[in-house]
Amino acid sequence: MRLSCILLAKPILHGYYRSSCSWRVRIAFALKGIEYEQVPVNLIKDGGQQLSKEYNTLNPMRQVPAVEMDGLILSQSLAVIQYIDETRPEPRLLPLDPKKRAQVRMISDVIASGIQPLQNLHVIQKVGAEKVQWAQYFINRGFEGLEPLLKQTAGKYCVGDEISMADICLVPQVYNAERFKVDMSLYPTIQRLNKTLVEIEAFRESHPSCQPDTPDELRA
Ligand SMILES: N[C@@H](CCC(=O)N[C@@H](CS)C(=O)NCC(=O)O)C(=O)O
Ligand SMILES: *[C@@H]1O[C@H](CO)[C@@H](O)[C@H](O)[C@H]1NC(C)=O
Repeated sequence: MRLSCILLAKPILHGYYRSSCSWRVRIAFALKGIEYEQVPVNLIKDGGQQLSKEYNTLNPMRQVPAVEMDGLILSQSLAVIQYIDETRPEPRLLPLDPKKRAQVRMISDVIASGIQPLQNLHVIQKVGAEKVQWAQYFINRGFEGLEPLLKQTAGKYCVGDEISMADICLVPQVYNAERFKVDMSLYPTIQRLNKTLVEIEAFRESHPSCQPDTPDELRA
């Protein structure tokens, strides 16, 4: 009885409409066709709701996203995505072929470890007045590495012709780059992939412009 309740309950995503890491998880749920509930955590309001005592029990790292599913509380978007993929295998977000799988993880790690953390809200708040230049610098530095990697791995999508975790990481990072006014014309492969991916329904419905907590003036 208890177990079936846990398994039937919808996952709950604690996130923020324009957090790129929350968007990653929203794309994964959408690609898998999994219904979930969203509980907004406003990163700006009240000095940052991610810093509250209550939120701390969900993610002691004080960042979004945090996900409650299958009786688990999980944070770290890539761990969440891989858990979803391992428990709900269709459509696959990590290729079966170990070489392609490694490439998907490589691209994902470039973004999730090598770019996003350096331009995250808390980091740029600490940087102070130079925050925009700081974020631009590290996004450019990352994209300069990512562009040639993608040139080698990409087919229709980041790795070959199957949508994967790498695509889930790429699109929200491009959105961040545009917020910081990075000149995207330097990265034609990234641009081309973004253009193809944003047409896909799972990427559209999970976009920051149409979430429950999106402010009216930013709604599309
Ligand atoms: N590695 C973490 C990163 C999480 C993260 O950086 N979250 C950002 C939003 S994308 C955040 O909560 N920032 C709030 C803050 O820095 O105070 C993940 O992939 O989930
Ligand atoms: C990525 O796609 C979105 C949606 O079409 C678009 O608004 C944005 O300008 C694109 N970014 C780049 C760098 O092409």
